[in-house]
Amino acid sequence: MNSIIKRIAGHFLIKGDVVDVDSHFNGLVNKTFLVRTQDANGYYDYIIQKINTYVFPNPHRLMENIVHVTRHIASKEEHNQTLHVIMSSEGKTLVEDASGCYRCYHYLENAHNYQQLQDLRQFKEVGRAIGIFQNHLQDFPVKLLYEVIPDFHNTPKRIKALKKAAKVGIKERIKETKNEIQNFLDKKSFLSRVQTALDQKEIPLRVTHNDTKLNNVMFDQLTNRALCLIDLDTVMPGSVLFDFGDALRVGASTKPEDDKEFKHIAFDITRFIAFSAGYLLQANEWLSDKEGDMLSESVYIITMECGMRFLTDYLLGDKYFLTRYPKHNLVRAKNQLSLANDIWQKLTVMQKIVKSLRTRFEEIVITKLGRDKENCNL
Ligand code: GN1
Ligand code: MG
Repeated sequence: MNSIIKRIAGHFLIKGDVVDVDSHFNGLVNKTFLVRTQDANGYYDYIIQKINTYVFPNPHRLMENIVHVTRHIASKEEHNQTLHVIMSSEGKTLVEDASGCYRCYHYLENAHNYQQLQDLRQFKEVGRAIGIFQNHLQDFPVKLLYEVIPDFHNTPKRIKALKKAAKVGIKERIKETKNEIQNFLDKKSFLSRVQTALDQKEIPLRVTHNDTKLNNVMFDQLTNRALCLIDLDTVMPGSVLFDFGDALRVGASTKPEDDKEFKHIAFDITRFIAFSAGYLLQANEWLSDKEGDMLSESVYIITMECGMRFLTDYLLGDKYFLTRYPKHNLVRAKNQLSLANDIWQKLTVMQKIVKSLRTRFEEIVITKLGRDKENCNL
């Protein structure tokens, strides 16, 4: 593989000659390589990725999205950090041959990402990074973006897909999950609220990232401040509510999304405060009143949506999500249901927090965060 990458690297407009290829990265979708080159002036690092064209059947349109968005962000501030796409010597964003389809990025110097949340300050930084990303793209013409995965967060369509899977799926699995299926469907009308608000133009279509997990935020190695978001493959038009909600679904749960101790899964309100404070410091200014009002419920909706996706996949025979054992998707679905139930109980508190952060956020961030940071063991 390394000799292939060496050859592919030669087609991109990079400095020097390849001296090393490191392939020890653990992404589940694309394959990532760190390529080091050298010329008379020194060493240079680049990232080359082989795009998974099964998941992303139109890599050219996907790359157009990424080029649009990264150029727009880079134009915003002199010291702005973002991924930079490196073109091929033929002026293209991709190099293709019989072995696959490749893209190349500058390596982000002195930056790293985390798999596990370290502390509250870090989660506040995640909120800040998502807010900044959305900030920079406020004036980007969202209609220019290609819908990489159509209806990705169209919750009513996800409900329909679950209903269908509950008819045509694997018989024993349908029987086994009767209660879970019903628990999701019982909340049908509440779960449709974001999509309905989008359809009725009560909230705007904006540029969204769609994978706002902790490990997609790059941090400065020295200061530990967030630098930028990576993994831009699913940047699409959508509602910013889902980027807010999805980051919290993962980051504020007390257990990983496939943990089996369902009774111990809880939504950590302290983390919710930290994240919301970081996010709202950036986004408060341009978020509409309606979006602000819906922030908390979006955490519940995206958690239920994700649970429905896991359950649908379970009923249909685990075709979409990678599973490590036969009931993996069912465990994930039950886990998300438990988390969603806890979020549901805390919704009124969350709404109050958002409201007070929105009106007096600067003052609250300083006092509340300082106090909670000391009390919280992450
Ligand atoms: C998938 O592969 P990963 O972890 O980046 C999925 C997300 C889900 C997530 C749940 C393109 O993301 O929507 O929230 O699994 N991405 C896609 O773990 O479907
Ligand atoms: Mg991803």
